Order: sequence, then structure tokens, then C-alpha cells
Amino acid sequence: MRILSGIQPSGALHLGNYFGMMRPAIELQERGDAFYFIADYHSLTSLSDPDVLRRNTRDVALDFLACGLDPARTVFFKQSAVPEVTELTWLLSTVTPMGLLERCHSYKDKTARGLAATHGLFSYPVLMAADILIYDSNLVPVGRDQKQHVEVTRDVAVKFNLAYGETFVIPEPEIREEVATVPGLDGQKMSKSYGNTIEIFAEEKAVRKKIMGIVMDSRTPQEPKPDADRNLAVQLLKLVAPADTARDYEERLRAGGLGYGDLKKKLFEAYWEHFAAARARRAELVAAPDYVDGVLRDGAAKARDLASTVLRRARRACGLD
Ligand code: AQP
Repeated sequence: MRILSGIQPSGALHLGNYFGMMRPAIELQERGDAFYFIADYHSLTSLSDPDVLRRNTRDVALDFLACGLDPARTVFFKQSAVPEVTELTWLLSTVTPMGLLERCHSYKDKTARGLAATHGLFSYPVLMAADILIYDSNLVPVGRDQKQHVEVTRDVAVKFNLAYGETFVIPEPEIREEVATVPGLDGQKMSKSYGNTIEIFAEEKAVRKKIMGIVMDSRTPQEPKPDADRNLAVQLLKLVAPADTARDYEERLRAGGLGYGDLKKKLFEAYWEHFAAARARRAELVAAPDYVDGVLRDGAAKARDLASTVLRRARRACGLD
């Protein structure tokens, strides 16, 4: 089974990225042949500073490796190190109905939030289809926000196969219900562009301030809170704390007697502890830039090998060769 997933270097990675995609992807390394990439072509739809793109790309590599991506098992590479994917994007775009792209939420959401309405942003799902299909991927671990794009990929692959004969594997999304949409500091989906994130690796003081600043309602600590399961800090605590700790805090909040300040303090402590080992590993990786470069270089060579084979198959199928 081949597993494929990507992450944009469009800003610092956060708990939504980690629990929605990185952790499931890291666990899936054990179950198959994993290909994970840093989606730098994609991030050009929202980033226009070359230095920032270079720095973010490096940071994503460090973050993913620190969190447990194992380059001995997984092919890890920069999307743009495999330019074959852009050629496949063109082939796929010729069978992609406009209506399919027009129905995608992401374009509407992002332009509504002020991103430039470019062709790249509009056709992003076709590049994503190429990302997935060019590695004959079977499984794509993603957060719920990407489900529609994996469905577009499936539709495009079926269209191409119908037009030119069996060429592409039809992939399945893998979405974990319990972390399908991790909420941000304001309760909306945690997202780099909403400014509501808790980064995986940020300065202690800055994250503490963010967590302690989560706005709660004005009920007194003594008041029982029957809606404790909907409390944002409880929801986040369930992700980062041991299950019995999270359950205990939820029960104490429900019963009354636990103040929001103490709950947020616990959330910060659990968050800090959850990523302690990864933080130490990241510091080691920062000091080993040649190692990180080597991982990405080796990954790109392996990815390119497979991508060229699949691209050749597609070129032959549609008559270019
Ligand atoms: N809040 C979230 N809950 C669950 N999964 C999430 N993902 C992102 N946010 C959440 C998943 O992370 C993977 C990589 O995402 P991405 O950075 O490539 O793009 P994104 O989904 O657009 O992430 P952001 O933070 O929301 O970035 P911006 O603001 O730049 O658009 C994907 O699998 C995604 O589902």
C-alpha cells in the first residue's frame, strides 16, 4: 500500500497540522510505503517572499523529522524537486471539468479571506491530484478540510482512465474523525491564515501567553458546567494530555470548582510536555543541516524515479509518446 501526504510551508506548523495530518501520517509509516512531501509549489498561492518560503520549507522539514517522520522508512522530499508533477498537472487539467473546480470550497474561502484570486489558487486541486496520482497512491491521510480535494483527485483519475484506459490508481482519503478539525484559539478551525494557531514548536513564553489568553465565558469557578465537553481548553487537553488527566479535568469542570485559569494552566503544561521529546530532537536536527539536506535529496531522487515512471505511463496513454 502506498501512502501519500503533503504539507504546505506557508507558516509555522500547528496542532491542527500535527493531529489532523502529521501524527496519522507518522503512524501510517508502519503500514506501507509512505511518500510525504513539503508542498512548496502549493504555498506560492499564498506566499510571495522568497526568503520566507525558503525558511518555512526548512522549518517544515525540521518539524516533520522531529515529530517522528523516519527517513529510513519514508520517502520525504520537496514537491518542487519533482518537476514531473507540473507536467502531469497539465495532462490532468485537460480532463478536469471546470464545474468540479468551481464547486471547491477552499478557493472561495481563501479569496473571501483576501488571498489573490489567481489561476494557481483556483486550479490548486489539479496540482494536488497530480501530487497524489503521480505516486500511484492508495491512501491519503488528511484533515477534513482536504476531503473535497481528494474527492476531486478521484474524479479526475476516473475521467482520465475513462478517456485513455486504466492509467491511475484511485486513492482513498484517511480522515480520523476525532481530529478531523482541530479547533483554534477562537474556536474556528485552527489555520495558519486565521491567526488562531498553537504552533508545535514555539517559544515557551509566547505559547503560554496564547493559551492563557483563550477567552472563556463569565461563569464563576464554582458553577457546574454541563457543557464541559464543548469547552475549547478541554477539547485541546484531550489531544495533548494523557486520557485520564483530560477526563479528570473535564469532570471537575462539569461538577464545578475548577477555575478556567487552572484549566488553561494544565493545558499549557500538557502541551509543553507532549512535545518535549520532539523539541529536543528538533534542536539536534537544527545542528545537523547536512543530514536534513541529505534526507530531502535522497527522498527527491526516489520520488522522481517513481514519478517519471507514472508520468511516462500517462504520456503514452494520451498519445504524447
Ligand atoms: N485545524 C485542523 N484540523 C485538522 N487538520 C488540519 N490540517 C490543517 N489544519 C487542520 C491538515 O494539515 C494538513 C496540511 O495542511 P496545509 O498546511 O498544507 O494546508 P491547510 O489545510 O490549508 O492548513 P492551514 O493551517 O489551514 O493553512 P492555510 O491557513 O495556509 O490554509 C492537511 O491535511 C490539513 O487537512
